[in-house]
Amino acid sequence: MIDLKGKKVCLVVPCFNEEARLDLSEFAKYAGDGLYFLFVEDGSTDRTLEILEKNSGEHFLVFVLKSNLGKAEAVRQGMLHLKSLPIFKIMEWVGYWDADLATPIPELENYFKFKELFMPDADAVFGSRIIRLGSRIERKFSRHLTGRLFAIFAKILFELGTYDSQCGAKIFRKEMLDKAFGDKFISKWIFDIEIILRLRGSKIIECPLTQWKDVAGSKLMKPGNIVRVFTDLFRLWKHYPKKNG
Ligand SMILES: Nc1nc2c(ncn2[C@@H]2O[C@H](COP(=O)(O)OP(=O)(O)OP(=O)(O)O)[C@@H](O)[C@H]2O)c(=O)[nH]1
Ligand SMILES: [Mg+2]
Repeated sequence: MIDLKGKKVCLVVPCFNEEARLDLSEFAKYAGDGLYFLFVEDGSTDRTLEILEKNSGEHFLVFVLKSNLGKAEAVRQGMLHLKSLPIFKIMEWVGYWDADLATPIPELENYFKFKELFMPDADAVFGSRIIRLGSRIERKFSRHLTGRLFAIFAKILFELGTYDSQCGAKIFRKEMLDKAFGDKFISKWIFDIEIILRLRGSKIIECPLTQWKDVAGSKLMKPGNIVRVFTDLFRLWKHYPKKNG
């Protein structure tokens, strides 16, 4: 169990062909006591749906999309679906969390501790994979390097204050839901950046993770996607207002 200090949180977990990686027993350790999961099954062709449906329950909700829409749209649809659920009334925070648990669930407790200490009125808390003494961020050097190059490039292009825009473990006050997820994303590949651009003017704090690990079986970061990522960066740059513009 983790101590969320009485807060009610629902995490959307996008799932696409996660049969081999999805460790539901790990999710189950923390579900309950104010923590809910909404698994979004996104047209998987393996047994993901069957596994999710077999385990669904009060704190383990399942939302099924008819066809594969990709992570960005699955997260968005999941977030919007939350609004129609009875538990939404009692919810204070919503978020999304990668199914591979690269960010372990107990980090969520740290998000709230960190926020209370440094920015109690934050509207959103993002995990940040900062390699430092006292943390265990296990990332392949090549991934770390490409990740840092991307982060620095995006930071300069959009004048962002973030260190790590791409960590797949982010939470938001529920009042932020429409602002962050109301409109369809322009970008399929770097929707995290798009969320940050949408939340300009809101208060976001990055929480340095104490643990993060690269989980094998990544479906997003394939070499062919690099071009798509840079095309999306350009599209976002054209679409969203510049910081001082
Ligand atoms: N809904 C949906 N989710 C997807 C899709 N592709 C990947 N995901 C989910 O996105 C999350 C992250 O996917 P990964 O394959 O771990 O991506 P990654 O390349 O490791 O990304 P990082 O962990 O951020 O470095 C997981 O929850 C996946 O199930 C997709 O097509 N649709
Ligand atoms: Mg991953």
